[in-house]
Amino acid sequence: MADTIVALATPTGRSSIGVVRLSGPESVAIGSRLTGGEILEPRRASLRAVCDPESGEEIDEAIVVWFKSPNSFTGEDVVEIACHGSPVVLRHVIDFCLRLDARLVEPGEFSLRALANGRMDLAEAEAIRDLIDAKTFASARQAVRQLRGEFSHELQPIKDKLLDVIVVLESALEFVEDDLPETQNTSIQTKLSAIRANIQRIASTFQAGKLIREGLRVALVGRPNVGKSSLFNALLGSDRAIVTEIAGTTRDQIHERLLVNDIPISLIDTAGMRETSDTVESIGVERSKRAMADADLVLVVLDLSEGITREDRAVLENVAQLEHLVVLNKTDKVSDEIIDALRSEFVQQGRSTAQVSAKTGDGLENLKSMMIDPFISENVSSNGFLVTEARHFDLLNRASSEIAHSIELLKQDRSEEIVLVGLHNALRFLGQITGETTTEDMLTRIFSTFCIGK
Ligand SMILES: Nc1nc2c(ncn2[C@@H]2O[C@H](COP(=O)(O)OP(=O)(O)OP(=O)(O)O)[C@@H](O)[C@H]2O)c(=O)[nH]1
Ligand SMILES: [Mg+2]
Repeated sequence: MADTIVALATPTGRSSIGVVRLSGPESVAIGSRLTGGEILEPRRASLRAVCDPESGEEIDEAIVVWFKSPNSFTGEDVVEIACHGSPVVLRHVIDFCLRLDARLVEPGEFSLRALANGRMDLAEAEAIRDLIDAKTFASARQAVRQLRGEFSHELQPIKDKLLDVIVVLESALEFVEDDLPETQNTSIQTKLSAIRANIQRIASTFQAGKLIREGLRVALVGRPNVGKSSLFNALLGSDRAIVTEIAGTTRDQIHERLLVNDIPISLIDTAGMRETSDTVESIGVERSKRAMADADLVLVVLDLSEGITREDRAVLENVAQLEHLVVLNKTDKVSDEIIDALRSEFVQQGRSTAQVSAKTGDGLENLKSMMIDPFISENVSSNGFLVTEARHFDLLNRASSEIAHSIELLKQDRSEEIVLVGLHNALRFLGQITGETTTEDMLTRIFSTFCIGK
């Protein structure tokens, strides 16, 4: 039998209330013992004194609720004790539970039990984690849709159709002496192509899903003194980075988050790139190069008042193969003619440019929308369901390529047995999304990313 687990379900620290949650066969006995001995009534909130089970000393007053199995989050008996949010009291209450033979939970263990007891599937459990971790409303909205089972519903008809094909092939294997008749072979190919197209359609929403959930990494690079840190501060709207007229001010990377149209952006200010013999600075320059390579988008900052220098050209060369945007800074210092001349030079090279003044704030809004524009597809703005997990995306792709392989084998008139291998694999991959065909190891790995007490 499962043991009884206990955790603090609310954050640690002072708060108005703090909830201790028990789940498992002994939770009612433990909850009752802690709160005066009288057995709890299911689904009824009762105000009770919380007492030390040994000395009987009263340590708090709490609202206690018993969610009777199977109608609880985990499917087991769950008892929630809503104490006052004093860290000292809460620690004691958990301690008492441990003395009464409950065990502290592992991360995600409540959800794991819910999964084991059929209260939700794996994609739904992951959605709870994503909802809690969501940093924007858009990503919370996607998580709720997944939690409501939308993903599982989208997948079910696909799995059913795949299973239909598998059944036809399996029975051909059993009963037909010769190869599949030509017409049947073609119709199976058509069915499989439709299934595959459906899987790919769902997988194609991942770029948008990832954007909403994880956002973009944007790195500001350029030679020293062009105004990277000034621009960093201006975009954030706060004086986060040090700005001086001395070249080589920024020595190390600084990361900050900002939201542009509800898309989270991790903005990185870097050390100005130049040849240098200074040890600290040269480490900084190395790091800038790494930040550049890791970024989804690189903003190459130039100083309009100094034109394009040899160092600028070196930076521009470095980013040629990366997604980048040329930012012409310090518009307040030069005439429109100079700006236009430089702009057209870059346009000829096929590079996108934005012009700003970090000092006056001119052009900042335009720059912000230029930052996200290349990444926004129709999927982001449509109301459709989006795949947000890399794990799901990977499994969809694997299923799709297994099916593609099977279609190829059918075209070559290979035996059903061989065709079936890929189709069974595909079904297994799709099953791993919702957790029907997930191994113990995989579950442990997935649930270790959950927070304690969920
Ligand atoms: N007039 C004007 N001055 C600016 C503008 N942006 C930055 N500056 C000035 O340019 C100088 C360098 O700015 P920083 O933001 O420190 O430049 P940086 O690129 O971060 O330099 P390093 O950290 O040394 O690589 C400072 O004196 C800023 O005040 C601008 O738009 N207009
Ligand atoms: Mg700087």
